[in-house]
Amino acid sequence: MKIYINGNFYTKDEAKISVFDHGFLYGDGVFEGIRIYNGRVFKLKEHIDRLYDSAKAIMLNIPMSKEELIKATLITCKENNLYDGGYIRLVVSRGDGDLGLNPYNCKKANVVIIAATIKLYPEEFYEKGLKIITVPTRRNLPEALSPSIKSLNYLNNVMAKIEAINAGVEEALMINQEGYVSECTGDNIFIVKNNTLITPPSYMGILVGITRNSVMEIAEKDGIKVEERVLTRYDVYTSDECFLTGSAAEIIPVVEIDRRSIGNGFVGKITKRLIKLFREYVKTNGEIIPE
Ligand code: PXG
Repeated sequence: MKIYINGNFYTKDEAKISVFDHGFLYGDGVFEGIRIYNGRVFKLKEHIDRLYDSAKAIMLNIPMSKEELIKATLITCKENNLYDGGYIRLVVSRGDGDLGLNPYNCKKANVVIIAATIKLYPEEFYEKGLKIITVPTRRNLPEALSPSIKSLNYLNNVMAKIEAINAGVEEALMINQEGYVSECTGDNIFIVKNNTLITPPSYMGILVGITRNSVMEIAEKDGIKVEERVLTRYDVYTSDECFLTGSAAEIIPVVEIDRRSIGNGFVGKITKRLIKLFREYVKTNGEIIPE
């Protein structure tokens, strides 16, 4: 494995960042997780845009242009001979500083690109669907730390994930401070009700997922009615179908939430159709990795 750090490649054993890096000390940094399909980095431009937006929001200067980072990402895939089924982790941390919070004492951000693989949930759940629960931990308050920022500070989601796993399920539904449905720990949520596809709007305190936006586009093109709407847990309990989306998760069906079966308790028809269309869509939507 060859890992990119600040313009150079290192082996897995050699790839190291200082313990004085503020990403390590304070979770001060931003990241992206991106899939590789069919010789392309899926929606790379969209991921790069979101990374730079996250960085801007926390006043982190990424020490290279978007074009340079796109090129570095594609080269990292090539160096690792990853052309299909891979997964890229792009990390930009505040950089090496001292033991105080002050980010202005960090000279330069560290840029890391790892091209590897990921399996978020066991394969069987893609066939038979996930069982999930609502957890007590609320999604970050947007006024405190915007969920739109894909920051290295994922404790909010980690807490929720712990609660789900401790309860014997794979994933957690997080509600926001008002009690409305926001998202899961690393995935957006969709329901289907009366043939309409519905997902919470960004102001519910979510990360606006690139997979989410792709699924909305695919569904609309397929003639499925799509709505962004405020959802309560009641809406999820009484939905006909439910699934989660994310770069790591892709599209994964949900068949039970808080011990209520969704629909008839089996993976829904529209969910299956969207999975099929998504698998086609990813083949042609991304930056081509050089041979
Ligand atoms: N919500 C949150 C909180 C996320 O972290 C998504 C939604 C889906 O967004 P995209 O753009 O990926 O469709 C995410 C992304 C992991 C992992 O290791 C999780 C994500 C991305 C990469 C890796 O669990 N979540």
